Amino acid sequence: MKKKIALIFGITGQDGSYLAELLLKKNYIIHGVKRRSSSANTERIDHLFDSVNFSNKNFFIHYGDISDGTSTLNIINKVKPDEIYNLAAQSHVRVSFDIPEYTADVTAIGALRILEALRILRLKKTKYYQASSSEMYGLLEKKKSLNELTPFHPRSVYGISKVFAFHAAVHYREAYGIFASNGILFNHESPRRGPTFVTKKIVQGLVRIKKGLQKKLTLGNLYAVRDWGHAKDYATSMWKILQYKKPDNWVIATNKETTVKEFANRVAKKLGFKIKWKGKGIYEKAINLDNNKTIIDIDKKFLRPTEVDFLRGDFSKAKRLLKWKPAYNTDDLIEDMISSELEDF
Ligand code: NAP
Ligand code: F7E
Repeated sequence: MKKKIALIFGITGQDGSYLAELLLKKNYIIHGVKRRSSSANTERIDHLFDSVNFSNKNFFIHYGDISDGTSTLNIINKVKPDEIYNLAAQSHVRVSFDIPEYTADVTAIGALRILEALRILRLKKTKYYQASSSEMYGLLEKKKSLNELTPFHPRSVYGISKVFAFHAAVHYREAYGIFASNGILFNHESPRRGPTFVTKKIVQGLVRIKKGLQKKLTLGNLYAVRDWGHAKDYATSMWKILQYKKPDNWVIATNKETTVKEFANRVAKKLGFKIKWKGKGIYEKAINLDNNKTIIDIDKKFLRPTEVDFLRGDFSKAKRLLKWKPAYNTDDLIEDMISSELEDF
C-alpha cells in the first residue's frame, strides 16, 4: 500500500516532535518545515534521524517559514502531502503582548498562507489540521467546562490570531471544500515543553533549586486555572482528527482543572520540599521550611495586561466520535516532567 505523506509545519516544536514520532510509527513519510536559525533548533527531532527504529529515508526536512507565502506554496507543491499539520506559530501568549504584529503575521496570516496555497494548487484531497487553542475562549461569563459551541473572547493577540486561523480553516472548508479541521487543544506539556511556559519553568526551577544550582523560582499569576494534559496524548488526537470521515472542530482536553499554585505545590512535594505560603498579591511567597528561605516569589513582570483566568475543556465529542481520551493525568505528567529533568543531571 502507498505510504501516506504528511507535511508538518512546526516540526521542531514540542508537538511537532511527538507528532513526527507517532506518524513514523504509523509508516508515514514525513516532511517537516524548519526555520533557518543561527543556533541549533532541531534538538527535539534529532533522535528521529539516528534511531534504529526509524529510517531517515522516511523523514525529510525543508527550510521554510510560514511568514513567506512563496516558499510555503512551493514546499506544499513539491511534497503534495496527504495531510498537512499546521503547528507553526509564535506560540507564547505573554510574548504576543510584546510582538503583536509579528504574532499576527505568523500565527494568523501564516495559517491563511497555507490554506491559500491549498486553494491555488487545487490540492482538494489534502487534509489540513489547524492547531487551534483554548486561548481563543479567553474571558468567560462563568466557570464551566468549555466545548466546541462555547463563544470566543480572546484576551491576547495570540488568542485573536488563533481565532482568525480557526475561522480561516472553517471558511476554506465551506467556500472551497477543503478538508480543514480545527483541534481546539487545551494546555499540553511534556519534558519537551519550552522553558518559558509555566509548567516547565516550575519543574526546571525546583529541580535546579534541589540540586543547588538556583536560589529561588519567580512566577507571575499563581491563581490562573489551566487544564493540563500530556503532549504525547494530544499528538494522537491530531492524527485522529484528520482520520475522521469529515472535517470538523474538536475540543481536546482532560476536563480537570489545576491552578498554577497547585501545580507548583505538587512538584515541590514530589521533590521532597516542605513549603509554606505566606503574604498576599505580589508579596505572596513560599518558604522552604528546611532552611526558612524563600523558594518561590512573585514578580509583576510575569503578569499579563489581561489574563485568561480559567480553562477547563469538555472533550466528550472527541471521546464519543474519535474514541480519543487522555492516557496521562496531571500527576503522571508531573512525574514524567520531573524524571526527565532529573535525568539531565
Ligand atoms: P512550540 O513548541 O512553540 O512550537 C512552535 C513551532 O512553530 C516550532 O517548531 C517553531 O519553530 C515553529 N515556528 C514558529 N514560527 C514559525 C514560522 N514563522 N514559520 C515556520 N515555523 C515557525 O509550540 P507547541 O507547544 O508545540 O504548539 C504547537 C502548536 O499548537 C502551536 O501552533 C501552538 O500555538 C498551538 N497550541 C499549543 C498548545 C500547548 O499547550 N502546547 C495548546 C493549544 C495550541 P522554532 O523551533 O524554530 O521556534
Ligand atoms: O501560562 C501563568 C500565566 O505561558 C499558563 C501556550 O501553549 O497554552 C499555552 O499558553 C498560566 C498563565 O501558557 C508564570 O499567567 C504564572 O495564566 O504556561 P503558560 P498559556 O499562556 O496558558 C495555550 C493553550 C496555548 O495555545 C499557548 O500556545 O500560568 N503564569 N506565572 C506564568 N506563565 C508563564 N509563562 N511564566 C510564569 O512565570
